[in-house]
Amino acid sequence: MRLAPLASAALICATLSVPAAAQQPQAPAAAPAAAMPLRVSGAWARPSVPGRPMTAVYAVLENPGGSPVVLTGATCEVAGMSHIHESFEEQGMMRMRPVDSLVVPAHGRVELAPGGYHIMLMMLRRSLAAGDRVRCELMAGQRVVAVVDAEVRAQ
Ligand SMILES: [Cu+2]
Repeated sequence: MRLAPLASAALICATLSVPAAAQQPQAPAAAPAAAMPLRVSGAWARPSVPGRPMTAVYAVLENPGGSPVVLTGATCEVAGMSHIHESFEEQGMMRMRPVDSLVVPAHGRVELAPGGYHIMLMMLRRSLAAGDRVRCELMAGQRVVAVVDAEVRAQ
């Protein structure tokens, strides 16, 4: 399954309607990563494309605990709005949509990867180039359950 160029994916994203209630609250104070229920590895983000203030963040999330963790959203300092998205193929085109929740099973893992789940960052406050870093917090309701520190790179 090939991912369409980000520009066309971004077009689809831009057409999603966003109710005011979906706006992100201010990011809560940072908690130490060691205290987080989820372990994060291999985090990276795509560079932004001029004129399209959005990007996607990918990572592997592992849950060493005995209870599932239900992700409901994300807050990212660099983005005015962030959602958990999934990509899907429809009539040969890659499209994407927000998901209300994403379960990381007990003693299991979930991969955020091109063509699948990702953190969608919209309303970027600055452009992102290779070598930059992006920090997001993954939320389970009002609780921060993982800190994603992603490196911006082309692939
Ligand atoms: Cu997306």
